[in-house]
Amino acid sequence: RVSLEFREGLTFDDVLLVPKRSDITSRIQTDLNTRLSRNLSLNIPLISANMDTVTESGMAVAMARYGGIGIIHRFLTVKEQVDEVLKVKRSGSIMIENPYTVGPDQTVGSAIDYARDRDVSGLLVVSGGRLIGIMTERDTAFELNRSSLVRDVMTKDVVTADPGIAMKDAKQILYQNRIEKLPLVDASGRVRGLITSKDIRNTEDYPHASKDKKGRPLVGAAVGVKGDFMERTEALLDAGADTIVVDIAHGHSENAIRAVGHIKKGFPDCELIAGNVATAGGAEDLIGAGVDAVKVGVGSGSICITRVITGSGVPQLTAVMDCAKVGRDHDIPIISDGGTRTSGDATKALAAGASTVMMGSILGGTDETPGTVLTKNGKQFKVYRGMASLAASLGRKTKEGDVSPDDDLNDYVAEGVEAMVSYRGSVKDILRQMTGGIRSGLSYCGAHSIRQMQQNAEFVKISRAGFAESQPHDVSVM
Ligand code: RVP
Repeated sequence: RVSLEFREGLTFDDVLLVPKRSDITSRIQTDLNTRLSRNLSLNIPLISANMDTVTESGMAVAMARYGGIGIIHRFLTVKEQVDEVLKVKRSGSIMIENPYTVGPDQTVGSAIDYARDRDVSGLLVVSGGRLIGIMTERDTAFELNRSSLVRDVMTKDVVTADPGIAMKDAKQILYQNRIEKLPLVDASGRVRGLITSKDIRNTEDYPHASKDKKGRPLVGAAVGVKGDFMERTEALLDAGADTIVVDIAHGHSENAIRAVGHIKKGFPDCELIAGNVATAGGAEDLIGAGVDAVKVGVGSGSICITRVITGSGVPQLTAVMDCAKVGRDHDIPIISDGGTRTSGDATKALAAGASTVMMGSILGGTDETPGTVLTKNGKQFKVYRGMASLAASLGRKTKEGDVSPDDDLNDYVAEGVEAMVSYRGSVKDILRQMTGGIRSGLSYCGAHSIRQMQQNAEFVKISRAGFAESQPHDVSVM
């Protein structure tokens, strides 16, 4: 029977947070630490969306550097996605455990390609399991003959150190020898690791980075609920992914619940996030299946037309509130995903009970997203598209096999659009604005931390007139 009772569904623009007495004298005093999932913490409550125009390794590295996390999208082959995870993990390691190596008889051309594919500037040359040289950009800068052999261009006198070396001693050796890379070699000549000055600089330059137990940047990766999702999960976990995100538009479905159960059974230690849901029942069922965080948002995304096409969805603030109540009962964090346009929206989502906020369009126009900057009518843009858009589905069909090349694309019902967002420079400046705004938002709520805001927050529902008053009004904005 159809229920004819209507509940009220509200979103960010329907409410404001009521200002409270505050003893915060500088917003820097506020603490943005939060939980991403049952066992993972972040230094800022921001996540980059698992979308093919938002998060590959470039975005994930940046998000981790500034204290958040990026989720590598799943519309790649397993190998491609694993490589993206590895790039993130290697980007900020204090010590690289398994540095990339080449053999002395490989051609310089193949070694350069190998290094370029992995975004590294140098390779250790190993023969019979032992280090015999190092090949860096300096060795190949003027080497135009790609067919010559690595052994003929490599630097043979390599400065090395013992695997147990202290970081300050490693820094000293790098400085004294004016070198960039210090291979760690054991008594029998085997490579046990690599310390680079770039990685040392990175750890010093980004003191608030979110890191795993080995000091490497945190990164997550998305999987689907069909096809290769188990094999993909295993490969991503092996590569060091800190969390797996089961990603499906309608997460309150048997498919999603089954996939969560399989993954938790196969990989009990996997920190597992799943979504998207928009109701208490959805959150309850995913938590019952074993997830460590629930991703909330159906139809709220800027590029999403699910509500238009299917008539389904729940306004984001209500969805977050309903799911957060269940999350609190089970001590499972909630991620608000979709519809965040400003730091004010993010603050409202956090106050409503989300522990973190996932963002797509806000980050879509930055240098760190995949894709190039386009110019149209003198303005610069980047492409940002829904993962359920026609263009994205074409991109994924040969990779995931969930749309067969023989399928009639006229049957494909898109629930997302292709769009453009203004080019916005580096993600660093966006995150600075977002975190600054959230910190001020905490201060207006008289809260020192996100948790405290969640306990103190009071929303007031506003009218159209109240909303209009909240925007710049009766002036010409310059
Ligand atoms: P937004 O930040 O408002 O741009 O929303 C991003 C979110 O939108 C994603 O994290 C995802 O949940 C959702 N999305 C992505 N693709 C689509 C779609 O094609 N409908 N929706």
